[in-house]
Parts: sequence; structure tokens; C-alpha cells
Amino acid sequence: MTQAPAQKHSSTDSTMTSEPSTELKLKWLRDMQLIREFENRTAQAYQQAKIGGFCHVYTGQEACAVGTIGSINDDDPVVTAYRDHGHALARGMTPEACMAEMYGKITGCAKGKGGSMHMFDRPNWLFGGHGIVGAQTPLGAGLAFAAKYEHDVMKKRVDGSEAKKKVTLCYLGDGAIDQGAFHEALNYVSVHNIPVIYIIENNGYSMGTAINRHTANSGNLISRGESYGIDSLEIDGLDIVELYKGFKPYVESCRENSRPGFVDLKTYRYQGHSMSDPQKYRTKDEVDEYKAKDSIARLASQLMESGDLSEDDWKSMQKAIRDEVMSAMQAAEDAPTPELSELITDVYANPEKNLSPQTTYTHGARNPLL
Ligand SMILES: Cc1ncc(C[n+]2csc(CCOP(=O)(O)OP(=O)(O)O)c2C)c(N)n1
Ligand SMILES: [Mg+2]
Repeated sequence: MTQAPAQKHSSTDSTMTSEPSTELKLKWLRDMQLIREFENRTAQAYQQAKIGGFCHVYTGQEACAVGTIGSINDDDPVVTAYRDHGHALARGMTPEACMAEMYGKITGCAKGKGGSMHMFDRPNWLFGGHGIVGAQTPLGAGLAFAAKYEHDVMKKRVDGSEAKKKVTLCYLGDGAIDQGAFHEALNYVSVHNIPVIYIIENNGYSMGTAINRHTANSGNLISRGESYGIDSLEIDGLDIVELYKGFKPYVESCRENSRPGFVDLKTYRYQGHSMSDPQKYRTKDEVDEYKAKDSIARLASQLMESGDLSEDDWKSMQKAIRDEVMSAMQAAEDAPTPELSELITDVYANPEKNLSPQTTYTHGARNPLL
């Protein structure tokens, strides 16, 4: 599976943003390296059985989350699939809360009840982490609809605060683009002018099935967005600077015009699909070919060439990040597991009624299982 590097732009071309500042590039380098280190340690902890359940790491794809989340506002909603640690960290979740969640500890972002696939961070406007392929795509439409309704109709938020013009980012993998719910969502958001951008993190594989074997017209994914009347964009997701230059004006155009978006963001994952994947469907040469184009190494060498980063600075940045992640792991290790009483807290709207054999559901029907 080899994907052609892409940079096919739509009508937003004319508004390509200017070169990002050195400060921003250094921040991206740090954010991407944090995800890389975090994911390498996650894989290690999984192998030591400190983390259980399904676990999918994001190594290789770091520029996607960092570059796209770096193009929106702190209070724009974000929702994604199960390969979600990178999005959580890019959105501002602490490594402690993210790691503790995977360790099943009470200090985790979802009190240890969600695990790897369900990173959730309400203060940072991250609405999961979803394990059912494509399930987050109608949720992305709903989040964007709610924000638009608050702005255009209610003129304020439900809590009385200012309603802003927002854009929602909804991520999905190339393996999710043929889900029916996604097509219904695309149709809906286009008809109703809902500003949600669907970002296909196209890593070329759905588990072990290469894209040309799982989807029709795989070389032209944006034709799907265009067929719903959505101005769509192809971007090379391995080069964060180019990604930002193309994506940032696109976001602002969707925000201003209250229009949805569809982005084919071409990327590659270095590890297997999940932690138990013998990877018989691809060659080591293919993986190495992509590693040679690594987004972190590329940005670091660009910054060195421009004289904005020395070898020593880069080494000490890597060390500081390593220490930060190690201390998050230690904190996760030391944190307590949830009390039994936490089992149904935050799970049901009214746990007692729904779980008691004597009572009925809130809407009055009797529980048929009892
Ligand atoms: C509805 C549904 N069908 C099947 C699965 C099993 N499954 C989990 S991940 C996956 C592959 C999805 O690949 P992709 O969307 O490309 O995401 P990636 O893992 O590459 O990030 C499948 C089929 C699932 N979780 N949900
Ligand atoms: Mg994929």
C-alpha cells in the first residue's frame, strides 16, 4: 500500500495562510514529540499488562491531530474514534489524566471507566473517544448543530454565556467512510449548512485491509464529500507546516460561511492496528519508507536548518518530555482504582431507577428484562 503524497486543494487555495511563526513550530514539535513518547510508553505498559482492553496507538500520525487541532479555537468541539490518545493530548488533556485512564484509575479523565478508546475531556471540548467505527460521525453533526443553534437561534449558550461561531472537528479513519451513518451525516450537514469538518485520517488501512481493497474509488476520497456538495480538500498529513497552511484557511472558511468540510488527510501508522496485530498485510520496507518521511524528524530538521533549534535544544526537549511521560506513568501506577460505588456513577442518567428490579424506566415503561 503506497499512497501518493497529496496536496490537492479546493477553492480555498487562494487563501493559503502565511508561514507559521517559529514559536508555533516549536510548540508543534513539542506536542508531536509528547504524543510519540506517550504512545511508545503506552505500548510498553500494555505489554507489561498494566493496561488492559483494546488499545490503539497513534505513532506516525502525530501531525494530524497537532496540526488540525492547532488550527481551531480552544472552545471548538472535537470528537474522534478510538485511536484517540493523540487528540486528547493535543486538545490539552494532561498525560497524567490520559495515562491513568488507561490504567483504570480514578484519576483518569473518565475516572478509569472508559479506558484507551474513550478519552473524554469536557473542559477542553473533547467529546470522546468512540469505539464503534463511524459512530462519532452523527455525533459530530449534533455537536456542530448545537453550537450553530446557540449562535444563530438562541443568541447565547444554555448557561447564558456568549455563543460563538464555532467549527466542530470530527475525525474518522479511512475504514469508516463507507458506514451508512456517515453518509447520512454528510447529507444532513450539507443540506442544513452545519459547520462540522470531517477529517478522514487516511492511514491506508482498516485493520489489516488496505484501502484499495476496502473502498471503491480509493484514490479519490474527496469525491464523496463533493458528491454531497461539500467543498473538500486533500492534504499531506505528514508535513505539519503544509497541513496547517492548507487547513487553517479552510477552517475559517467553514466557520465564516457555516459550511461543513471533508478532508482526506493522508498519513501512516507505524504500529499495528491494535496491540495484538502481527502485521502480515504489509512489508517492513513499506513502514520504513514512511518512517523516512517522519513528520517529527522533518520539522526538527527544518527548525535546525533555519537556525531556530540546536541539536542540544532538541535533545533536552526530548528528555524533558520523556521525564514528563515517565512521571505520568508513575502517577497512574500510584493512583487508586475506583471505589465499587463508582461503578454506575456517570453511566446512567438515574441509576437507581434504571437498575432497581421494582421500578420502571423514567418514561414509564417496565424493564422487560425483569
Ligand atoms: C461498526 C464496527 N464494525 C467493525 C468494528 C471493528 N473494527 C475496529 S477498528 C476497525 C478498522 C477501522 O479502520 P479505520 O477507520 O481506517 O481506522 P484506523 O484504525 O486506521 O485508525 C474495525 C473494522 C467496529 N469497531 N465497529
Ligand atoms: Mg485506517
